[in-house]
This record gives sequence, structure tokens and C-alpha cells, in this order.
Amino acid sequence: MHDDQALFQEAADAIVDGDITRAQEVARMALARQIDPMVMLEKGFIAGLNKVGDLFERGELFLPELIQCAEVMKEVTGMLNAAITAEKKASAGKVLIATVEGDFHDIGKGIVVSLLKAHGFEVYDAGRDVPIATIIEKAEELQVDVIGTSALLTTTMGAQKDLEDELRRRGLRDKYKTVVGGAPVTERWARRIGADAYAEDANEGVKVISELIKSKG
Ligand code: B12
Repeated sequence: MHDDQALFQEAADAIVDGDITRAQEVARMALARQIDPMVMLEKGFIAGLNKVGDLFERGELFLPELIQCAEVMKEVTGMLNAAITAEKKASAGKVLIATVEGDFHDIGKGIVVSLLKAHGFEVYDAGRDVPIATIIEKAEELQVDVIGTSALLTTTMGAQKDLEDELRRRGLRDKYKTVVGGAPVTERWARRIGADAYAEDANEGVKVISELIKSKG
């Protein structure tokens, strides 16, 4: 709808401007209009954050501004994630999600966690900057079906490979299904390191994790 388009644009602009008041207002409007929170995130706020990333990469925006934009983004994803989690169903499987060690990016991970919960998965969010040993200990403690990791930096993606190697070394590789995600991560990377799956975004994440759990039997 035309009005929704205008709201998506306002959402993106509020993120680029790092304007918390405007962003909260837009998020509240979206909730009141009952726009699907995932659509609002993807077409509005995430579009804005991607623009912020591009400006930062081109040197047109600096770290303090990037941090400000990210804080505004965290605030609105919190508001919209709460709306995503509203519908609860029976357990569809247990999933552990973490951002790997050295990596503080957790906005995307948070969206994946919320959408999985909304689809009835039992999700344990291990947080960000999580060492591999902690990921494995938590997976063992909670007896999860799937371990999902997020990496947003080319310098931290290697931890996803280290996780595969460490699971194998401990004789645990066949016990868990693994899925990897994050902006620099690709299907090819997943295959190369021996992960079971890759997902480009939260929607695809829910789909592939459902398939992985089915294939576990
Ligand atoms: C916001 C942001 C920050 C924030 C993070 C705040 C937070 N709490 O998350 C702050 C300001 C802290 C930050 C810091 C840094 N950042 Co930064 N950041 C970004 C930015 C702009 C957006 C990331 C984001 O949240 N995107 C929106 C979410 C929704 O998308 P997403 O994370 O990709 O997640 C989706 C999918 O990937 C997928 N997914 C993600 N994980 C998983 C996991 C699973 C299991 C599944 C199934 C799916 C899945 O689903 C998600 C939802 O659809 C990106 C640019 C970009 N376009 O990616 C740079 C970017 C990632 N940052 C970058 C850099 C360089 C840094 C710093 C090193 C800057 C510095 N000089 O200090 C630091 C590093 C800090 C650290 N050690 O981690 C670079 C990385 C370059 C590289 N090649 O590695 C980027 C690409 C910017 C750029 N173009 O230069 N950053």
C-alpha cells in the first residue's frame, strides 16, 4: 500500500538520521496499523541500517554515528520483536543461537531468535561474543537439536569453522545440526566448513531449521 511505502521510507530515514524519537514513533505507528513486524523491519528499518553500513564503508559516516544508528535500531527491533513473539505454539524443536566470539553484532541474531520463538521453537539465546567452548557446553546442557551461529565480520566467521572442528574433535558432530548466518556468510562458506545449512535471513532461517529438525527424525 502507498501509505506503508511512506512509512517504510520514514523508518529507514529515522535510522540513517539516528533519530530515536522519530524511529519509536514510526514503530508505534506500524504496530497500530498492524503492519507485519517482519515486513516493517525488512522494508523499513533494516533497509535504513544497510544504508548506514554503506555510508560507513564509504567513509561518509563515522563510528560514533554508526553506534548511534545501531542504538536506535536496537530500540525499534526490541519493540517489533516483542510483537513477533506474540503467538506461541507447541515446541517445534530446541535451538541454540549465538553470535561468535569477538563479534558484538546481535541485531540480526535477535530477529532470528524472535521469529523462531513465534514459530514455536524453544530458543536459547546465548548472546554475543560467545566462545565456542561455551556454545558447546550450553548445547550439551540443554540438549538442543540445532546450533545456529551468527558472524558479521570477515574476521570472526572463522569461528563458525572452529565450531565444526571442535564438535568433530569431541565426537559430537552428528549429535547436532548446525546452521550459519550473518552478512558475510554464504551458502558456499557453509558447505566449505561442513555446516549443515546456511540462511540468508530470519525467514529462511526458520525454514531451514524446520527442515533440519525434520531430517533429524
Ligand atoms: C549495526 C552495525 C554495528 C553495530 C552493532 C550493534 C549491535 N548490537 O548489533 C556496532 C556499532 C556496535 C558495530 C561495530 C563494528 N562494526 Co559493524 N556494522 C553494523 C551494520 C551497519 C549493520 C549490521 C546489522 O545489524 N544489520 C541488520 C541485521 C538485521 O542484518 P544481519 O545482521 O545481516 O542479520 C540477518 C541475516 O544476516 C540473518 N542472520 C544473521 N545471523 C544469523 C544467524 C543464524 C543462525 C541465521 C539462521 C540467520 C542469521 O538473519 C538476520 C535477519 O534477517 C553493518 C553493515 C551491514 N550492512 O551489515 C556493519 C558492519 C558489519 N560492521 C563493520 C565493522 C568494520 C565494524 C567494526 C569493526 C567497526 C570499528 N571500527 O570498530 C565494529 C566491530 C565490533 C565487533 N567486535 O563486533 C563492517 C564489517 C566489515 C567486514 N568485512 O568484516 C560492516 C559490514 C560495515 C561496513 N560496510 O564496513 N557495527
